[in-house]
Amino acid sequence: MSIQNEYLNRLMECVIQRDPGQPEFHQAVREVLTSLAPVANARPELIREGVMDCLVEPERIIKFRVPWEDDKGGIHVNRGYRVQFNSAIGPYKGGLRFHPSVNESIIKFLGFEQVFKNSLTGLPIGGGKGGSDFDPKGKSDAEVMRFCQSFMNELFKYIGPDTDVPAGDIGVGAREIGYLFGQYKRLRNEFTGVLTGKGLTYGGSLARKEATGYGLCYFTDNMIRAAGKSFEGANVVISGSGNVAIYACEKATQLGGKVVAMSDSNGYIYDKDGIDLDLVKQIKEVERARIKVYADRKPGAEYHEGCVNIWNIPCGIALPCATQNELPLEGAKALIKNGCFAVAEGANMPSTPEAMDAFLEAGVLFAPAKASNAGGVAVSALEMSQNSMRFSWTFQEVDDRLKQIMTDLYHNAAGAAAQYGLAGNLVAGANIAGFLKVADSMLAYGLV
Ligand code: NDP
Ligand code: 2IT
Repeated sequence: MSIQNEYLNRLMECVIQRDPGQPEFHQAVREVLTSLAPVANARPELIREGVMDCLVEPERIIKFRVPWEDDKGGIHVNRGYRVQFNSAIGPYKGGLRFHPSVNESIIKFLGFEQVFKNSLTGLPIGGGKGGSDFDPKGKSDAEVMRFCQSFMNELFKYIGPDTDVPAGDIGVGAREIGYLFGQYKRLRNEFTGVLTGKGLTYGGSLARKEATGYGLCYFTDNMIRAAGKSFEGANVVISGSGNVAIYACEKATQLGGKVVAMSDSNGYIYDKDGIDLDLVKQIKEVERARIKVYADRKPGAEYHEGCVNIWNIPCGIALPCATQNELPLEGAKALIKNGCFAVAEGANMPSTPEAMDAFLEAGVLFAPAKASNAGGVAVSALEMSQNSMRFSWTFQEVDDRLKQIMTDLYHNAAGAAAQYGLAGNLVAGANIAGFLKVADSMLAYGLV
């Protein structure tokens, strides 16, 4: 579908021409500009004052060399990135991804999405993202430590608790955040909330580990209840078996759903009796092993090579929680055919544009990532607040705030969609609601 505003159509062409090799970034920008066409039509000053042009160009991109030594004395050089996309409503905030697929296009798409997501939380955080093409898989703790220290030796120049606050993402969990924070503290000789997702002994927030997965289920619960449905008795399929997937599984089960499948990049497990999450945590969080091991240990469970066929499993609710474009049109068709009534994105941009259109056309309740996975960064912002206060809230206090934030976010996105004549379309609603706060702040500053 073309963008229903001539200026935004031309802007999209400029974005493509300026960086032709960045398909993931183009995909994210196209989706947002398509949603924003009615807003731009109603408010021409947004175009006249340059807000739309500035929106699609990061404020700053930092790209650097990361040399490190393996356990055998071999030298490796990876590439590090930090894209500081937009600081209109607060310090840049967003995760770091360590995965061999990382490149500028992927970090820019993630940073762009983060701008709107962070705005939707209602908290004062701008958008950024970073990472490296380093692969932590199969590396020893000492190798990961040396990599993280080298990464921070450069990154520390550009971040700070009031400037830019990174966190985790794919391949960056508590272990990596510990090494990164330790090195920042050593280099700056200061103890501040410069990273979130920290360990609980050194300034981390209770419920941050659980926040993205729990928040995803709180958002989904709001969305499906508004349509008279619930998790109770529904079969749930969750792709991935990392941080987001594990805690989505925990909360979906607590809400009465039965999670029957999870995956990693090699394949998926199907357990008709319901996933044994303690076993998944043991395999993934403790042993750092492959999901395949689950089927060896759990009687009755099956393992299938290849992760994309997970969408052929009949379910009422699907929660893609692995990576971008992991849910293609064929997967969407299979889900629709098998009676899936809700899809909520835990990963960033997991549905391809064709899959997303298919869900919307079929009337499947669809929660877009920047709304439904915002719980992680929301609790990161709560971690920043606690660090600033030098105080910490209980698990219950943080979880209650998270629940309220996800409920407000759902109503905000649903309301914005309805206001622009697109009731029920949370893709448009989330893009519009996230955009307006950022845009009005940019307008207030003038051209800067
Ligand atoms: P983890 O590294 O903890 O887990 C990632 C999971 O996704 C693993 O099961 C991994 O499998 C799988 N995966 C990664 N890349 C691919 C791929 N190319 N193809 C298939 N499967 C893949 O990361 P998170 O759980 O933190 O992140 C998952 C998603 O959620 C990402 O899109 C991230 O951006 C998003 N997200 C994360 C938040 C957070 O707070 N952590 C917040 C909001 C969004 P394998 O082990 O085989 O690589
Ligand atoms: O995509 C995301 O929102 C994250 N990876 C979490 C970012 C954060 O700053 O907590």
